[in-house]
Amino acid sequence: MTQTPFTGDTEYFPGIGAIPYEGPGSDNPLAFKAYDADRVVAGKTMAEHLRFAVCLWHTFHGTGNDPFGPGTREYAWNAAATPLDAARQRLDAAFEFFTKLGVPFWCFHDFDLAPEGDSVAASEANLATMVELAGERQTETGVELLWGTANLFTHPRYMNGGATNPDFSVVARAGAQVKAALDATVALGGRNYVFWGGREGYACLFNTDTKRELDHFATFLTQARDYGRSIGFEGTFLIEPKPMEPMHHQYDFDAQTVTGFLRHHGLAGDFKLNIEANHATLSGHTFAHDLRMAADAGLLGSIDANRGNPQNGWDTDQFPTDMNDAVQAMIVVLEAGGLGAGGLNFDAKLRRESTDLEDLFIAHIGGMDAFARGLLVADRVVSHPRYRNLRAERYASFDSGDGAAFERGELGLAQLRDLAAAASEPARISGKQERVENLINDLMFSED
Ligand code: XUL
Ligand code: CO
Repeated sequence: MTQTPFTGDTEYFPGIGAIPYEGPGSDNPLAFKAYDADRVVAGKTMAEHLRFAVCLWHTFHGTGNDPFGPGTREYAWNAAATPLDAARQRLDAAFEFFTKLGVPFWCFHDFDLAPEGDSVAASEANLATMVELAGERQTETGVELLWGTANLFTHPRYMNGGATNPDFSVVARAGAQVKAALDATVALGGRNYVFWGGREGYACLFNTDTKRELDHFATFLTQARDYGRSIGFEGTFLIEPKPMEPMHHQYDFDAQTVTGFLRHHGLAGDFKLNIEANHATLSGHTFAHDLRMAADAGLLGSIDANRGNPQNGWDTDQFPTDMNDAVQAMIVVLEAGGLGAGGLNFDAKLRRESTDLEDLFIAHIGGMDAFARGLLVADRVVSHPRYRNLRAERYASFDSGDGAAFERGELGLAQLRDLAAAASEPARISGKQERVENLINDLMFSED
């Protein structure tokens, strides 16, 4: 999986070449210590397990602005004479970055890739221009599209929502954007198409017809599914749950909420979930919890990798460097049989104080190494007999006899009553939580 770095008319990251794998002993900040793309773990290469993607929005538009101040970084591509020139230069910088970093995939929103025009038709034309160029860059480099999406949250017209807006004319506008973004995703061979409901929710319960909005949302998603299939999209539609921010309440609250919604509306055959770490923690869960809920439902589609800040309550989108998170996530992913057509997209932004050009590389290298280490540890955990047996043994009473009959739905409450009445008080069987937690820690520091 060694790519030849792409350079357009300008080299945007001079002095930085293809990021090598140097292994655990290396002190080079611009080298991988753990991510060795071709290394085989549990029957697949690291590259095949992890399917890393870099996003266009935070990585190439993010200049470090926050609600209290402007950006702190100046990127050469943003200084171009026109928005379309800037888009072209940004795309070249992005493909230089993807190929130097050695990631197989990228992701975009429509208006990260092309500037929004002053009419629907003008926006469609800008997007078509940029899709053509992106197609050329994909062919030249071999980098592929993990997913595309439409930005239905930045423009003021979407202040009350996109697909769930109380004003039909805004819903129609959202439809126009999703149509164009689906066209773009199909043209670029995207594996998935994402819906993140940024403003699909409400700020005030008492001016909102939540039932009507949720019905509109299902109708909108159904129409998007039908249009996508009609133009030959064979990939997976993904919903990215998030409980809040920017809205007070977002409808796609967490993995279990979205699973129920998709099943209720008959969409679970075409849609899966894109689980983002910091969204899971905002909803009061762990990253691993939401991954597990998605996997249990057969709906684990893809991952937006990042982390929050445990000391505050918002979506800080930090690069994922927490080893416990990475190990736990990869345990769930391995137990689920992998990410399929999904991948691990870094929906993460540099800190405002990180102002060197190389910091973009250092951040992504750290995230890739964290998940590579997570994969190695997770493989040791899930293949360890004590780990496998511990959970299986807790449920052994359902493997045969009355427990198995209960699982088959053959025992009614009256029969449960008679069995309980005839039996003595159940013995207390230890949950062995500390034993399994200690085992994971032990395996985190044992040799590969
Ligand atoms: C916002 C977020 C988005 C989605 C795509 O919290 O995660 O970037 O991933 O719209
Ligand atoms: Co995201």
